[in-house]
Amino acid sequence: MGYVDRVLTELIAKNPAQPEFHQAATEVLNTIKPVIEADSSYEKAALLERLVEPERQIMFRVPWIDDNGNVQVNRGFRVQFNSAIGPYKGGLRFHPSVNLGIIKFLGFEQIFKNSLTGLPIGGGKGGSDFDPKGKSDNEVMRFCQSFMTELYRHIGADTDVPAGDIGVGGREVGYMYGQYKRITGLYEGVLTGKGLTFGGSLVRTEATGYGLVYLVEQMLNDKGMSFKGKTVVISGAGNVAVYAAEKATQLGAKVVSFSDSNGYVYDKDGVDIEYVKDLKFVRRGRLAEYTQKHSNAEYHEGKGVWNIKCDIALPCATQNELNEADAKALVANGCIAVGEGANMPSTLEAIDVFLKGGVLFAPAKAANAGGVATSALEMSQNSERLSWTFDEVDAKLKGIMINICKEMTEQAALYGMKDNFVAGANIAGFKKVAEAMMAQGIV
Ligand code: NDP
Ligand code: 2IT
Repeated sequence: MGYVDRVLTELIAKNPAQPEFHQAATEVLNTIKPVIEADSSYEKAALLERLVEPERQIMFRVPWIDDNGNVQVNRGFRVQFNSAIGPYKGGLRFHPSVNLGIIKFLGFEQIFKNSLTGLPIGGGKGGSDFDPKGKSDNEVMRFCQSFMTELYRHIGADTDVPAGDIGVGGREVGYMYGQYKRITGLYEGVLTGKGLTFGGSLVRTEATGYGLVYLVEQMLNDKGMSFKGKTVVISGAGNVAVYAAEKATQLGAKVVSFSDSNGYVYDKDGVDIEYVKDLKFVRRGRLAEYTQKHSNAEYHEGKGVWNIKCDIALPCATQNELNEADAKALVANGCIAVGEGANMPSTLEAIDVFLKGGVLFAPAKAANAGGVATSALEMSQNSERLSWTFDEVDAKLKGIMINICKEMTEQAALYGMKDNFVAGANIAGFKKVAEAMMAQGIV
């Protein structure tokens, strides 16, 4: 058995109940094989064994009291995966499905994504099985305060800088920042995605969705195409989905769908983005309400968003939301490009269908790196105690996404896998981390 296969076999045996982590590691390790096999010093230094083992995994109790006076207990996580190229950086996810395997898959992906941004940030991820849905503001605040009362001792502006992810946005980051400051007395950039009045960066809110569209636009431009005049299907109706829809629309595309965990909206005239912003971010309502105001649109319970005919698909909800059958439906309907806004939204089988079907496929690590890249720009602004203008940050974000597109394209071609951007992105992200780890000795 070769080195890569041996490490993967051991990883699966050692971490039996973590299918998402197996999936993420399998994808990365299989695609970087040509780099690993070309240099035996990696195996000698047990580089892969170290890469797949988090530097530190923290699990903790999060007790809080709900509005009825009942004591609730959730589980908190922070996985500090790799600090070879910078302080741990990555979001916090609050969703009932969160467990150690989910956080490890996300933390593992984050290592390579953060490397691709070209900025000095290592990989980490955290969160809780807390479900913010249906909770009052006060309940969310008490939960966030309790969560930070343990997390604060493990993080810091130069050690580990969390941010948002599913279920964690400006409101939650604000409550957590307040509690961190209260406990430590430090006014420092320990979290990103903060409010604009206390160290947040302009464009961070829009960054993941905008960055996704900047990267896909570049990928299309390289083939003589663009978003202009294209029909776009988007899943999700959260931070990433909404701002991806906004930027795609600005570039002349027509976005015809959004979805949430209950169902999806199909609006053939183009979705009403401002309505959905208010619905999801202000009223915290469900997408099912959309047709109350938009009688020409359709709302469908359950899955099915990938059966809508489109030119470009942008999965922006969650992991494994797009399977082999969905990929086949997209290809059969003439889809030319897919950009992953969510983390690992396509199954390994779905990716295979896209690559074999000649679909331009921008993998998550490259395509959604704009969020964390702008987080790193927020860290820079906090360090120099300055705030840059919207246009300044937006231009930097765009430059970073165009550069990532260039890197994934070049690395794929270099290893004889032209247009396989999954391999290209993984190799580009891996090389920088591997070089840093080799230089830093056995740590
Ligand atoms: P939000 O919480 O803002 O929105 C998540 C959206 O996805 C909601 O519409 C939600 O629906 C839907 N969703 C979540 N879980 C499921 C599920 N199990 N099945 C179906 N739909 C689901 O999160 P974000 O927009 O921030 O994150 C979306 C994706 O993008 C995630 O994969 C995240 O890891 C990734 N990402 C986020 C970044 C960021 O900066 N925020 C950066 C890079 C990647 P419902 O309300 O019904 O739960
Ligand atoms: O998956 C991701 O890259 C994020 N949720 C954003 C992380 C960050 O630190 O901004």
